[in-house]
This record gives sequence, structure tokens and C-alpha cells, in this order.
Amino acid sequence: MNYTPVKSFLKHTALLLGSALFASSLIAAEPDGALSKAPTANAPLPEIVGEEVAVITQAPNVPPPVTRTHATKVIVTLEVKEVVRRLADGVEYLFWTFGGEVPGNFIRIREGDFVEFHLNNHPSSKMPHNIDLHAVTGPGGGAASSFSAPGHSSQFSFRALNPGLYVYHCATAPVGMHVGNGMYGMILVEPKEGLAKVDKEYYVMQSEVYTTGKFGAEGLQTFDQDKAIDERPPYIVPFALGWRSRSRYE
Ligand SMILES: [Cu+2]
Repeated sequence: MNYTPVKSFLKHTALLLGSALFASSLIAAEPDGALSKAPTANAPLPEIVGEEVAVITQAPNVPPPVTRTHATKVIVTLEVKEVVRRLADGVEYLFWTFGGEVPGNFIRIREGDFVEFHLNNHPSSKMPHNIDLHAVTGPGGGAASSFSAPGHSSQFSFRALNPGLYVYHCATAPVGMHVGNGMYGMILVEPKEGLAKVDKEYYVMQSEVYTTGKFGAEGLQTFDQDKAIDERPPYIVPFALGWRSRSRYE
């Protein structure tokens, strides 16, 4: 398995990295084959022992490593919220989020786990949303089963068949707008033999924000479809909201 990069410039530090580059190729590429191994065709599924509620975190934190040596039932609950957040000094943006932050909550499970996934769309939302997890090999990565109107919840289940670090995102049309507004995050499926021990781990995922106004234009900004199609984001946020953003193109 190939993480990108684990233990790169800081010895004994793992960076769980992702990039929410807004590109149709990223949205179409599922599951992310570069980070997963071949499907375990015909391999017997491990027995499910016990049940637990997943710890989910916001960047730059990751949930604690999985110490189990068996598969279990894991209950994951994510809440979609549409929230106005500061993008830069004097600049705000209405983000659509998994868990109130961009990138979305980090999910950590183990190969072989049976996941009962709950998606809650907050009553204050204006839009329906769903989730497409690239760790899920079923239709749409769970998208069809998780479509939820504002104030409603959905539930679906899956087996984590392949270890790897995967992106997830909202797949409600227009997908580009939902992803561009902040609806993405990461799920780590630890291999059943576990990961190498490190001193610290971080969740890092770069965001691109396509505002109607130029970089630095004050006030509440909205999504610019033309700039998104052109893939020239006024804002690039390297880690998570709250970090200094920069512009590559303006
Ligand atoms: Cu959405």
C-alpha cells in the first residue's frame, strides 16, 4: 500500500494527505485505485465480533489508530451542515460541509469491518446531500442510499473490503458545485495487519475555493461555476479552514 506520503519530511510522523482539486477526473475516478490494492475476490469475509461507535475528527487531527485484531461493526455518523465560515480577512463563504468543517470529518476503520453509516442532513440546510465514499465498492459508493433532504437522515451499510486512504464527497447534482462548496473528506481503511507505529499523525487535505469575487474581495462570496470549470481557483487553502489561504491565479 502506498500512502502519499507517509513519513516524508518528519521522521515518525504520518501525514494523511488528500487534495480536493476540483476536477471532473477526480470525481469520476472511484474508487481511488492508486491507494488501494486489488479487490479481494472470493476471499472469505472475517467474522464480525462486537460493535463500536467510530471516533471522527476534524483536521488536522486523526482518530486514534485501530488496535483491534478482529473485524467489528462500526457505527459512523456524519452530519451535513451548511455554514458561513471565514475564508480570509473580511471574506466569508457559505460552505457545505460534512461535520461543520472543510475538509470533512476524518473516518478511520479496519479492513473487514462492517460499517453502519448514518448521514444526517441538518434541518437548517437548504439543499439535499448524500455521500460517495471511494472505500465503498457498492453503487455510487453509497450515494444512492444516502440521499437525504434537509432535516432527514439516511442509513446504509458496507463491508470495508480494501485497505487504503480514500476520498469521500457529496455526489448530489450538480456534483461539481457540492464538491466545490466543501463537501469532501477522507476515510482510512487500515490494513488488517495494522500500520507502522509513528509518534504523530496529521490529517491534511488541500482545498480550492471558487469565489465569484477575485482573491481578497470582501463580503460573502458565492460559488463561481465558470471558474470551477476552468479549474483556476481564486483561493487555495493548504490544510483546513482557518489557515492562511493564497491565490495561485489572481
Ligand atoms: Cu451535497
